[in-house]
Amino acid sequence: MRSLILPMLMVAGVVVAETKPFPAVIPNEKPDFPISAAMERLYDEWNPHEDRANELYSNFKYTELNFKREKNVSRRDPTKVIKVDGIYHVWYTGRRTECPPVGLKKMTETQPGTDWDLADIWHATSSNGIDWVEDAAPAVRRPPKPEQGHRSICTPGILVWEGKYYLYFQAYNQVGGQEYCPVRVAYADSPNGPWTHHPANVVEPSPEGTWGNIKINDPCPVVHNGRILIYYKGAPIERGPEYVLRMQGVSFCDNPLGPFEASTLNPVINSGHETCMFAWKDGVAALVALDGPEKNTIQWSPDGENFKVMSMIQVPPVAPGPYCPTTFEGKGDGRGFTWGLCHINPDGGGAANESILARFDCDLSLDHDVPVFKRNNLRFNEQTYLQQGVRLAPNVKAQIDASRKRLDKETIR
Ligand code: AAL
Repeated sequence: MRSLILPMLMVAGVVVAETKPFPAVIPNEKPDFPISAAMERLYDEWNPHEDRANELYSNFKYTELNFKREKNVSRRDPTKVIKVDGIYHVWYTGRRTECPPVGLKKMTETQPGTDWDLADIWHATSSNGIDWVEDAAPAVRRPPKPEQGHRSICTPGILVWEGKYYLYFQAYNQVGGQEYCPVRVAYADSPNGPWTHHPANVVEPSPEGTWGNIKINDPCPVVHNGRILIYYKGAPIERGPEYVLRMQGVSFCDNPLGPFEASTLNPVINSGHETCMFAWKDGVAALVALDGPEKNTIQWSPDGENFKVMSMIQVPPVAPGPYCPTTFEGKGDGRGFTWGLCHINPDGGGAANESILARFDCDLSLDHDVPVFKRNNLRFNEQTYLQQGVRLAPNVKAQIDASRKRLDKETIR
């Protein structure tokens, strides 16, 4: 079709589109002369001015925070940051145990299996978003046995709805990849609590045989079109290359205490690990990191269910909790964010040691322009390439050495 509107030339009796070299000044509109598939994509999928003109593209710069580093004390998976009466608030998974995680096979009543085992939900406040003061005790404690969540409550997500505060969290009776994990909620009239446990599950795993049939993780509430949307990561109990490993879905409700109704389109995000959804213009955006074919992208959806990749990002925050007030306004005018908290596993792993909270700054805001965050070409020093997890491990080197005989062929001369 397109060639019909191209300027035509008659060459040796054949009509061909007129070719032109691509100009130095970037045309704002897609050129009407033949361009390569990559340049078609630049106009159709991206932006002729690349990432610098993409409001949903950003780099992330990190800052250490002043939370006290203590042995066997872990802080991870922060909620979004909210600001109430001039004070910033955040909640997160807090673990204070007698020893580091000992693994799922060796865990006991008092020795954690993973970093998020035997955890409660902690709260910290700040007047500037940089210096944080942690409460002396957890904001929400594990409920007593046999209530769901008595072993560990973790990975909270905050919702502000009609003047009240709701903390959604993972509720484990036993931690482990194939253990049942619904989402529960506690509510309060003030961000300083006191918090009351709602006595029922609010988001349940999906039915047997479907993609999220054993655990619902990382609940992430967003208000959209006057409704509450809870996004989450789901996984099936079945494991193996033929099964879904983890994807992200959404459930809807008009009442923060549920019952939430799962989208019939779930999963709505095919990639990612921890969730990070936020109001953007009249739709919902998602920062998708770590896993899946669309890892390390920012996506957007007009309806909260049908997402499109908007940018590809580098070194995204892990488990980000942005300060993004318009996410709870539900006015169809999401403005994005410029900072938030995330977690870092100092050992580079995910579950074996205590995690720390850190701050990230970025430019994913419609109200702010800091060109450094729109840059490409991030480069890293030698320690980055040669650190554990990135440098070639001895066992992989052994595998490579073993196949060398078969693969090492003479270059054709
Ligand atoms: C996190 C989250 C969920 C997982 C574990 C604790 O970062 O994805 O919360 O269950 O790791």
